[in-house]
Amino acid sequence: MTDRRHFLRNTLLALGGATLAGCDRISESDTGARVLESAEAVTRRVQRFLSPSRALAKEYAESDISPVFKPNGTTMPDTPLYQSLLRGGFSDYRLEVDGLVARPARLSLEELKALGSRTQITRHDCVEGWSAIGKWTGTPLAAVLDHVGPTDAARYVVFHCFDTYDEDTPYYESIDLDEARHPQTLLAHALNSKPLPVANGAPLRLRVERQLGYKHAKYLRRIEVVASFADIGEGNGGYWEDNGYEWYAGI
Ligand SMILES: Nc1nc2c(c(=O)[nH]1)N[C@H]1C(S)=C(S)[C@@H](COP(=O)(O)O)O[C@H]1N2
Ligand SMILES: [Mo]
Repeated sequence: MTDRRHFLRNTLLALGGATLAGCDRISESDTGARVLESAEAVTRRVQRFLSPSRALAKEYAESDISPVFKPNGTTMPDTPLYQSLLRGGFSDYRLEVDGLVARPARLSLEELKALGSRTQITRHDCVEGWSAIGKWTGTPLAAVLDHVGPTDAARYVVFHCFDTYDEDTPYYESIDLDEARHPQTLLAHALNSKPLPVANGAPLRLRVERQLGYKHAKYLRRIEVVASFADIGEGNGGYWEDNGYEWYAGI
């Protein structure tokens, strides 16, 4: 099944790529962009069809855990707000949860932990070509969503982070509600049974195990439930998506 899925996915991506390569001269034009967009939309639908939305990412044994979980991207947010929370040991940290929800909330780490817990050993794959296996403990995002009650119009969950790129562009990410409610989608506060290190996203980071590394937003500040992410950042659903990466980064 996995092979077939990868075959189809790669074939579709290759078709999209071939079409684009054939359109080199017009690659700056709307037509090129539309071809790529539709190829990605098809890939997404095929992926959904072939991998039921509940399918679990592979989980590993304690003995598989990488001795070092390589930190990547931001490893120390330098904003004054983050620095002051860090100095206080995150005792003043509150995760804001708002947008299209019945009961907006500001949750301390203790309140979050009280909503539920799951531990999983999974492999993280970064597009830069490295992987690491780690043991994550966190609150299932589904439990947080049940706590705040998304409205009927809700479709995506957007993760706003403390860190910025190029001075003042905030890192952010988004996933759809299916992915958000997947049992392995966690707001993780521990790595390998210790509080999450700053380099890996303290005090709280997303784990969304069926997608690539850049989807796993670190340094979570605010979770916003929306109907569309068109008005957030440059409108593509994430910092790296705004810089050309795919929104659906299925592994
Ligand atoms: N806020 C924030 N989240 C982020 C990043 C970042 O720079 N800032 N980098 C992403 C990328 S590309 C990867 S591979 C993982 C790295 O997680 P790690 O530092 O725990 O290895 O975090 C992702 N989430
Ligand atoms: Mo990455």
